Amino acid sequence: METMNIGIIGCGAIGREHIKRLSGKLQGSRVVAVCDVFEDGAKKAAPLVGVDCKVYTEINAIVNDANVTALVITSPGFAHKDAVLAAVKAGKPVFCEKPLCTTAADCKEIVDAEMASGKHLVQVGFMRRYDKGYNQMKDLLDSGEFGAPLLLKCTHRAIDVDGAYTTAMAVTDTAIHEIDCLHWLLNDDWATVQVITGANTKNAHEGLCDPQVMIMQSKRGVTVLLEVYVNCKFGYDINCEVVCEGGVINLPAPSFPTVRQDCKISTMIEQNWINRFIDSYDVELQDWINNASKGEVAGPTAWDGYIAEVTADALVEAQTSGKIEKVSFGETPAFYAK
Ligand code: NAI
Ligand code: ISE
Repeated sequence: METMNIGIIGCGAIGREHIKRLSGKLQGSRVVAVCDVFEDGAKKAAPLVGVDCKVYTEINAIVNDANVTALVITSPGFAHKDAVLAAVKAGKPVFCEKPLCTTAADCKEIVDAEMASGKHLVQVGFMRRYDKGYNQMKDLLDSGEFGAPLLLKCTHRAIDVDGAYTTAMAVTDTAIHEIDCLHWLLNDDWATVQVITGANTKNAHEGLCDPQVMIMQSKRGVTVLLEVYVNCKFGYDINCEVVCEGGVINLPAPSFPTVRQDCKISTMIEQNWINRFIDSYDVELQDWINNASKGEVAGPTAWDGYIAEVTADALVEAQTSGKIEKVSFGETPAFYAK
């Protein structure tokens, strides 16, 4: 397999994590260029590569660098559209962190551009589809041994968020993982969504609704109750329980020792997404490298990014309307049929 020469766009938290795994840990890739609108951010990230690495501040310059054969986009969601469209225009494979874009209309532009190019170029960073625990749950559900799934009870909790995090981002930045992963887990599409807010934590900054309960119902009538609580203070706590006709399946928790001390028995909770999903990011990006180098996309596609964002738009609408909102999108185009 020819080594993929990767250009990274966005050198913040996850950009730096992906640079490290793409320039040492994984097979078949090396990072040859980095780009950030803040030159200092890019300059600080370049040494992580360990060899000569070009530094850019302009998206088109890195995308059109002849030595860059594929792009990884780790800028904030609002900046994804221009970068993905530039990569598609250049005919280069592109891995874009979630969300694909922050509105369904922008995602649709990417879907249309990719279909027009005739090449499978775009993968979206919904890494939970690569998580061992979610895959174990999916195997059990698909085995049929537990009967039909009826109800899911999930939590997406984080220690805290910064002041720029908005009520809508609880959907577009956070719940977007469950929107994608749970419909994949169930082999079902979302039909309706609703959001319930109530008592707010005193730890939320001014204007932020936290926690929120998101209710999603699938076309087959499976109901998801999702708690998004991003200032919970006690840890990064991802849970998923599927209640089926013939039993209950729970997402395995990360394994930590149970310790006894001071008349207490305790165990750890992860602190953040970096460690909680560290293996999933590795498996995800290795799969992307293996397939992109053959001109294929085996993971979440631009269409998956689009339908996730249609659902997110409905949830954001539901946050203000207080009503049950419908989720509707057309049939999966033949281009994306698996
Ligand atoms: P961050 O704020 O730490 O870093 C973003 C970087 O992009 C900053 O260095 C910023 O200067 C740069 N940037 C801003 N606009 C840009 C533009 N137009 N072109 C190039 N660079 C630009 O953000 P973070 O946490 O690293 O998130 C980045 C993306 O990754 C987001 O879409 C986020 O949702 C996603 N993410 C995904 C995770 C996952 O679990 N899959 C975990 C964390 C983030
Ligand atoms: C962050 O951007 C991520 O994608 C994490 O996986 C998620 O848990 C967190 O809520 C987001 O802010």
